[in-house]
Amino acid sequence: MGRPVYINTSTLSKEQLSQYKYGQRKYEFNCYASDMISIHRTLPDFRAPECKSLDYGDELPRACVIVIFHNEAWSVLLRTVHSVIDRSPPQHLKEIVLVDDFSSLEHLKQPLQEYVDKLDKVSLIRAPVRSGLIRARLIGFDKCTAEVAVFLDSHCEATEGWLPPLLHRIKENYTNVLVPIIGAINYETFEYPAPATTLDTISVGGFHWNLIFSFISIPQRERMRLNNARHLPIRSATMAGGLFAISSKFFLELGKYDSEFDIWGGENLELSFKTWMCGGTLETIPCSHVGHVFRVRSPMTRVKTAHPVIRNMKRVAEVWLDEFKEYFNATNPHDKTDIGDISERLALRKNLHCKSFKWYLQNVYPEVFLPGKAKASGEIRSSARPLCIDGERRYFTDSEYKLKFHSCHNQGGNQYWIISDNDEIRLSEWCWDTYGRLAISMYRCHGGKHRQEFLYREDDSIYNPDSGKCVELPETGSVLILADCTDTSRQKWIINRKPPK
Ligand code: UD2
Ligand code: MN
Repeated sequence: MGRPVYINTSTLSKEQLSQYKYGQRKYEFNCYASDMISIHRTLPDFRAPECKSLDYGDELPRACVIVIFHNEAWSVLLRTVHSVIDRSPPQHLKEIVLVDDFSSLEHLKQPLQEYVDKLDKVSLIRAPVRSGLIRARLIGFDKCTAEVAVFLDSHCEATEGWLPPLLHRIKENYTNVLVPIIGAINYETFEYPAPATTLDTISVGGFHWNLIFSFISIPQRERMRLNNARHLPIRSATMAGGLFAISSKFFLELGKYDSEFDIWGGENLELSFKTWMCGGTLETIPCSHVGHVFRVRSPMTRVKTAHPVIRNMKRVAEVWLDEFKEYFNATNPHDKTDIGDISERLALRKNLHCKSFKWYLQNVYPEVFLPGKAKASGEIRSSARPLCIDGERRYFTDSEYKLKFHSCHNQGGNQYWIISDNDEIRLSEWCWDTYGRLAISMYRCHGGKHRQEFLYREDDSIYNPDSGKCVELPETGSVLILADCTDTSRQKWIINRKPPK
């Protein structure tokens, strides 16, 4: 029933402990716990009552579920597959296509082939070289014969009733692209906790100007439109990327993915932008729940270097962002990565008569923060020591960023701050906040000043009127502190007093 498995490592034998550690290292989740749980485990049905009573009829288009993987754990991969088989009405599930993106682990070779051979509707394709997740998905898509393509990561669990609401929405209009509510399966215990089901707690997709996806709460105007209904599709500016349904016809019309995208990243925003800009609609479907194991780190960091990710993002910016690409470029001012030829993607956009990015921002994501009106931007350098303030990215913790000091790298990224016209100090949608009273941390920007108001004054101090204190580099320790304002150089900061171009 999705309950957590706690492993007390002190009770494990030496052999068990080494197995446990191997799993952690290899997958960045607790594979040892996953292996103790049935690959057919049941899950509670967390859908809102309004959802359970909906009837989608029997006349729905059929789905091809595409699951790509690179070196995935056995129990985790098979739980993904069986959750789909066990919880999809058979008449709506045409096929499951597994694409092995050139894995090296033994269990994914012959043993997986033999296992799959015994399953109905499931096929396994091997990418001949390491293709990266985008091209692996394209390989899978080309094998599909169903009207609808549903993509899932290889560490997911479909829950009761997940599929019909997605298919139904495509039946209503083939240009609807749908994402389920993503339940966060705990990477340590494999608990499937109750996902959000109210408009106050459900997250939809936003993005940062570095073209990283972020979850945001449902904007006020969308809540008004939904008028508190808990079962209606929620318009979403972007999708996280791993779990979604799209009609095969629409995916083809949109030029699938940019097949030049390598390894990881960028494809989620490309598809989100073009869905909206080229005549479609992207929605989060609150009646469809699918779990996903979110990890703190990627086990694939060795190939997930900055390089392909930046290159992918730059291609997205060049093709889709129009004049707004300057905001993206400002987050990586010195990057020289060659992005290759994009003429085909530009031609695609032209042929589809897609709308401008300005239209997208005004109509789909008017809440996005526009750095253009900022008072200052760039690095925040200490006058006392050769250090810059750095927002280290963390995943799925209370705050997406942790403030620390780092030597100034002049690469933008996590040292690229914006002081907004509202006197917030921002890294995309996250703001400095004095919630901790003595230390400064980062919380979602709320626009309400108080703890998030910082005046960058003529004397180079950064002053928080709410507490009457100044931001100080501590003599020891690694947190940025608030202290009574004095003349110390540890309270002087150098920031470029100009907005980004
Ligand atoms: C998120 C998405 C992911 C993708 C990515 C951006 C969710 C829940 N996940 O990151 O689907 O959109 O953002 O690109 O929305 N894989 C390969 N070959 C590779 C690398 C990855 O097959 O070279 C597979 C991997 O086994 C997994 C999937 O691609 O099934 C996504 O990778 P991830 O789980 O590391 O990405 P995630 O969830 O952090
Ligand atoms: Mn994933």
